Amino acid sequence: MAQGPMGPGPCSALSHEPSAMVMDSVAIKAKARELGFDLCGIAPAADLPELKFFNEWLARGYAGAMAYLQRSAERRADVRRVVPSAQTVIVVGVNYNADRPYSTECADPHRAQIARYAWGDDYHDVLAKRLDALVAWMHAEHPEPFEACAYVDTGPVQERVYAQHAGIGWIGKNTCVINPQLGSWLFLGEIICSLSLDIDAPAFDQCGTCTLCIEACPTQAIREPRVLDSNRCISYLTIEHRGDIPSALEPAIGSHVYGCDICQEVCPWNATAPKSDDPAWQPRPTWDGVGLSALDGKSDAELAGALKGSSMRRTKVQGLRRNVRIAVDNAEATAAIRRRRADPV
Ligand code: B12
Ligand code: SF4
Repeated sequence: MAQGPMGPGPCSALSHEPSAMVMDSVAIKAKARELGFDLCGIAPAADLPELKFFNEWLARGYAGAMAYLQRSAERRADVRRVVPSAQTVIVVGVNYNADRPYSTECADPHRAQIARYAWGDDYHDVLAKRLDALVAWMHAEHPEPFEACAYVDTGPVQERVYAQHAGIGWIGKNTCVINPQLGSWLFLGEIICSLSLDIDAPAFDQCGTCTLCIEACPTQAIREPRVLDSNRCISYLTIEHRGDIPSALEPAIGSHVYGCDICQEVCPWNATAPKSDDPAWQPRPTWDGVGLSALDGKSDAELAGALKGSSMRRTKVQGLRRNVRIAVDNAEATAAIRRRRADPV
């Protein structure tokens, strides 16, 4: 998911001189926890081996029409092209797993499926505020000038790669960052920083021989382990894709009206993932267990009201309506097939 740059500007207290004073990494992590981050780790601002897969991925056309990824490819290759003084990347993770069943547990094709990450408030806003508070605290603790730029899916940064190298979690075969204790229902954010801090050990791959996510994807979007073709991904099609969705893929979208979680729901590391009671991520009443016909029956004004302050703004009312119509057709087709099976002539 991606949005425009956050707030008035992501960087603070500019100084291109690397600081000589040492800041306490343990204290930064304790403060991060106090501010509502469940995980915090520190990666080096270095030439990390996984960064190079990005260009290969673009060359295969797997970014679909997300032209901003192509435009920013050079900067995405290394955070030092974003912040030349960078020495470290402080990565944070927040568990957004609200207490509701997975879409794979729902047999009713008439129930609208909305990706878990989008149920509550817009994570860009929530995490940005918390990161700003962390940066402000760091400046207060460390009076010498240093550079710190905070991003939440808003900058030209390959967040998952830095998260893996900060020890937050490994990049699973479904391409999501998985933490062994919290699973993969995690938002990521980072502070690119000119301070020299203690670096964490990278997380190691714990997917093993499992391939459940690859097999479960209804559109076969995971072409090989850790390589996702956006053109086939239900998340991309329902959120990022503009205009008509390719008709060959429509049936596989099922009742997904915004995003998709299937490759994470089938993951064994999410089988007992802890729930978050953070009010920011609890489902808004408009989306909570909503049926497709109820959603279809809402006025533009009602939908626009519910989208305010939510990441679901990205599709606008028009995009959401397009998705709901496909889902309604899919639900009717599924119901007809079930009727035929129950009553064969
Ligand atoms: C573009 C984008 C998308 C696109 C493309 C996703 C993709 N897998 O590439 C679409 C629209 C499909 C999408 C969907 C989703 N997204 Co998104 N998305 C992004 C964004 C903006 C960029 C990701 C990117 O650069 N993709 C390009 C690929 C190449 O990079 P990558 O996914 O990081 O993959 C790395 C590895 O796979 C590895 N790699 C690749 N090939 C190989 C091969 C080998 C052999 C090895 C070892 C490694 C390896 O290197 C890659 C980096 O070069 C990030 C934010 C950011 N700035 O990073 C959020 C982000 C990845 N998205 C996020 C979320 C929450 C989602 C969804 C869950 C939302 C939903 N439920 O609908 C889905 C998940 C679908 C999925 N399985 O990825 C979170 C993920 C958090 C997490 N725990 O991982 C992020 C980090 C946003 C955030 N700040 O929280 N997203
Ligand atoms: S489902 Fe299996 S292969 Fe896929 S990410 Fe989870 S552990 Fe890895």
